[in-house]
Amino acid sequence: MSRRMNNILVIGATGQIGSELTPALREKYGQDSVIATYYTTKSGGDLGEGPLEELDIMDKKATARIIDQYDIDSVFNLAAILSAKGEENPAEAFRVNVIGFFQLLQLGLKFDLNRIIIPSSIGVFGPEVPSENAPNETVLRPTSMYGVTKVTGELLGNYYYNKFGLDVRGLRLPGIVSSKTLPGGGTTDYAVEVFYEAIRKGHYTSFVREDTTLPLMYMPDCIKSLIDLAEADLEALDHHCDFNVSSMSFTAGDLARKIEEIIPEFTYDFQPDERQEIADSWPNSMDDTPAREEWGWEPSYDLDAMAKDMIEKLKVKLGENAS
Ligand code: NAD
Ligand code: AKB
Repeated sequence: MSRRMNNILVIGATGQIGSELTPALREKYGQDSVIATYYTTKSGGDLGEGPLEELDIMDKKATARIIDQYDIDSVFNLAAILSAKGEENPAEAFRVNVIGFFQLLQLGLKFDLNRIIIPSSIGVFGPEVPSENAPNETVLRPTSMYGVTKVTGELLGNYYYNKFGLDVRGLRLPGIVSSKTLPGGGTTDYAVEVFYEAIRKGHYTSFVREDTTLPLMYMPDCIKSLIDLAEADLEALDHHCDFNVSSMSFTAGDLARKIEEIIPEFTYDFQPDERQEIADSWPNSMDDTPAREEWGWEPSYDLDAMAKDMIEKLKVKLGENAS
């Protein structure tokens, strides 16, 4: 049986995913049971009422103090340097994504935590993997530093589960599309930027080619996947830190044309930059059979539903600039 999640720490709570996961957890578990932490910037949207602390995941003593002070038993670790920023500063990506996580695993043992949840990414895959329906079990030879750190994170998490019984869980998220907080420097950022620019300026120049196909997912499904995996019965899990989770796949051109259907005056073009190489090293789609079988994963949104909802929400958010 899984041990209960009572007092939950969210590290990196003001990022793209944390800014929506934190309020969802607070709604479900109670506002004072979810302790949000931010790093350098407090902004990132409304996290809901509840404790908020500043935390650098590299500061092991400070992390231990917060775990102790709030009697934390479960941690969602969202602190990370994403793929594009990781290529600009590989040492920082290694520090935060690998050393920061490793220290957290050590604290997990020290404080006998019930659960640590950490997202992995499609970034774990490299060019040798089958592009369509990349299997859950396959060769993992990523060509980006981000991918190297994410594979390492999966291996470390699985090692701590197998060796010490620490309940660490993680899933390979596709690129996440959302309207609340802008993404923090990844390769799939084009799939968010295109919506903002369509509404703000009526034009978007994509930094990936028109035929670039990647696995993507709308934020409500992302939040559902993280909470469902965290709450799954431990005995039902054969995998722990490396579940593929799929939702939808489409080209950058398909996405632009879908937005054009809703905003007919929208125009777009494509000028690939260095992020194209990372996008080309990732598969078009993933097979997520283990997630479906072991904890009942099922996404709700397709491209039509996501595009409609994104545009409605961003028109409200961006106010008078929206057409
Ligand atoms: P993000 O860049 O929006 O947020 C990451 C957060 O980490 C930021 O709030 C940043 O302040 C924080 N951070 C950076 N250095 C830190 C440090 N030293 N100490 C504490 N916090 C620090 O990223 P996100 O999109 O919210 O990603 C969250 C997790 O999900 C990451 O593990 C990422 O790899 C994974 N993921 C994201 C996506 C996506 O498309 N958003 C896709 C796949 C996987
Ligand atoms: C990135 O592009 O780096 C992230 C991811 C897919 O992990 N959005």
